[in-house]
Amino acid sequence: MSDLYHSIVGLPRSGKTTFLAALWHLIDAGEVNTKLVLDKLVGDNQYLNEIVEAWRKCEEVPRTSMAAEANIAIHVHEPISGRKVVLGFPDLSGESFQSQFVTRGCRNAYVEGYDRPGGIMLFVNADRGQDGLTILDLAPILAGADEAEQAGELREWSHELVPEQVRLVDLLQFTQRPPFDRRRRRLAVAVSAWDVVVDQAVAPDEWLARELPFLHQFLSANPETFEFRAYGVSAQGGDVTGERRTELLKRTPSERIRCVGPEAEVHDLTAPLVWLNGDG
Ligand SMILES: Nc1nc2c(ncn2[C@@H]2O[C@H](COP(=O)(O)OP(=O)(O)O)[C@@H](O)[C@H]2O)c(=O)[nH]1
Ligand SMILES: [Mg+2]
Repeated sequence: MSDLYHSIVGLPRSGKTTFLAALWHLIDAGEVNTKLVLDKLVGDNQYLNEIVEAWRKCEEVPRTSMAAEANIAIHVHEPISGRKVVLGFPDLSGESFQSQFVTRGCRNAYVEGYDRPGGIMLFVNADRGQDGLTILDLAPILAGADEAEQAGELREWSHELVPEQVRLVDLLQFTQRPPFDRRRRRLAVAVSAWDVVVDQAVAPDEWLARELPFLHQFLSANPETFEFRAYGVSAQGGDVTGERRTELLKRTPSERIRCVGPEAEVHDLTAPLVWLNGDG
């Protein structure tokens, strides 16, 4: 049985670093039951300590730079199956994904991660502004603008103008073509900051279909390459920049965490990762 490698990916600000900090605390502290056990942590220890310290104190984790991200990985095993798993964060800052979108190239190490058996965990943030506005949505706004503004110059193309879901579909399409090994993979969409979703009765999969319909449709239409599920993940437990922080600070840290989705126990962030361990 070969070891697995799961690639944990997402655009900048999608919630990866907060997840990493919470996950590390969760499997290290033993405050609640988890389905994965920590073996070792590989990477810049000083940086990892900083993000976990911030997370424990209910502060926002520091922004990741490309230098700090170099080769961070968590090695765990699943006691039930004895399976060894590496959780790799090939682009914690999300910056190389941005450049992949623009330059159409990526690093060898990134490709190699996908050569190994294992799945993908893709982050999207539920705490979002609107993107992908259509001309119909914009018409009432433009009607209020003065004529000079309307006649304004054309803006030069920038990747920031491209809707998030288009960039994510592109990111996934990359993995369907050489030099990537094309095969069926499990993909868990982690909807981070799940605590901001007002209707907590909505299933993460329904949320995805409603908020990111193009991404959802792409995943549904490619069953030969992606077997997907969606999970709602609140790695912080709430907005730590607002009033809730005081209340969150009173809780046992691991009990701030919430995970919603198939076979997920309430505080166990490892549920999507355990599902990725399956053979798919
Ligand atoms: N409300 C809430 N916000 C979160 C949660 N997790 C992350 N965030 C916020 O989402 C933003 C991006 O998170 P970060 O982990 O830095 O994303 P990264 O760029 O993908 O590493 C930050 O402002 C976080 O504080 C959560 O569980 N709840
Ligand atoms: Mg980060």
